[in-house]
Amino acid sequence: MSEFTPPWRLRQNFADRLSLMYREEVPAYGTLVDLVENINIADAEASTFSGARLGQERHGAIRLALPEELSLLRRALGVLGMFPVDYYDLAAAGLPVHSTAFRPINGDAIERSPFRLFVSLVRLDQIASPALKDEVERLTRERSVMSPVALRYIERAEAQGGLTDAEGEAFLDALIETFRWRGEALSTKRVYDALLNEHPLLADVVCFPNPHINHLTPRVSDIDAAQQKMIDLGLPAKAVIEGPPRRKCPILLRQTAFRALEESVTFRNLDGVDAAGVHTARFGEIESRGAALTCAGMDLYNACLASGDFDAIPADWNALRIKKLAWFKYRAAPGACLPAAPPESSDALEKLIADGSIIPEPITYEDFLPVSAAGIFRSNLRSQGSTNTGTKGNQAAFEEALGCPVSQAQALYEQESRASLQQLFAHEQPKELAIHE
Ligand code: OOG
Ligand code: NI
Repeated sequence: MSEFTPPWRLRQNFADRLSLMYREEVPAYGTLVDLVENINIADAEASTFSGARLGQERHGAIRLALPEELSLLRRALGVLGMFPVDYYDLAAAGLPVHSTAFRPINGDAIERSPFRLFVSLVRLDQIASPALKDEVERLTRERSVMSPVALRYIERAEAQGGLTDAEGEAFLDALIETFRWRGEALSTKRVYDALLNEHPLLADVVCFPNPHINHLTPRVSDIDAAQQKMIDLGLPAKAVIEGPPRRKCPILLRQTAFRALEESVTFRNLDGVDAAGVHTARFGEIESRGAALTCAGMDLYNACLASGDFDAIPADWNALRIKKLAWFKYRAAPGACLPAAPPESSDALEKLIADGSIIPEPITYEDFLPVSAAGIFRSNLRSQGSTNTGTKGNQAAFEEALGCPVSQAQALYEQESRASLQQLFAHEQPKELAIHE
């Protein structure tokens, strides 16, 4: 056995600590977690998707200012077994950020601890005013997102190939500070207001010393019930749930949020202006997850999103599978007698499925949706700002900042589907299995 703590355990400890910290910082989050827990317990039997996971299921989000911050964060999250998956271009939605989602990338690791973090880098190149650009440059130099202690443990983990239990604990103690809300701005109120006017996302990032966690999202089995409960409890819920409508066979991701809270901030008092103020950035969100769609399924989903009519997507698991619209994994039925070699054709495989020897199960969508993410961002901004929004995404620049390419979610789902089939048959590799491309 390895002397090192497995990354999934570090990841789960980290997610638990973050959740406790956020409960203290944003009491309404605690209300949301309790509400979700009650719904999940009541629904535990009914869900198609892994019930064991629901209770510990979370995602969080942060926003960063500089390329160096992004690569440091990638290294820190690597120690927790979280890797960047997909590039999200939010410029297409008029927001001056681009993003990725850090998450475990194999089924087993996800099952053990599914924690994810949506990480955005603000696009400082979008600031129009030269004077403001100078201010931003000065402020970002004062930011320090990772403490020297955290950095030391990252380096140690990279050199040794892991951390012992004691080192892991010390690392998480240091790392959690990166995400804490400190209530103190790096900037004066004047600069904050100027940046707010340029774009509120810029102010949220650049005026503060560290990337405060801006929301933490539990997964709920019935998001419609949770949305109604939020309204009943008087939480300022978003009017609509993002993502696909309620369906018999849930797909992708549905999300709703309550609006950002006002928090008091002490600004720097360099210019005689009152230093007391408020900032709104942190909010509550809940989500429910369904099946991952293939590229063809995503194209169909996007077409439905544009038309507002979702009936073109089959409401039947078998149809979703046969039409190669959703990803599936496969397991052997208890007592099933499978051939020693994998079936040579998709017809042969279908036969084994039809006679009940092999059971297909939808693979859960583990990623995010750019249109929904833009909706979540926007519902929590007081104003839309005036930054230049005509620009395009720049994945190459993002990956250069990150220090590596992002993984492709589609490739990960395909791999999981294929591997689950291969495992069913003794040792031999399947030759040409006609599953999803
Ligand atoms: C991230 C918004 C995106 C989601 O769930 O789609 C997101 C942010 O507000 O920083 O978390
Ligand atoms: Ni979110």
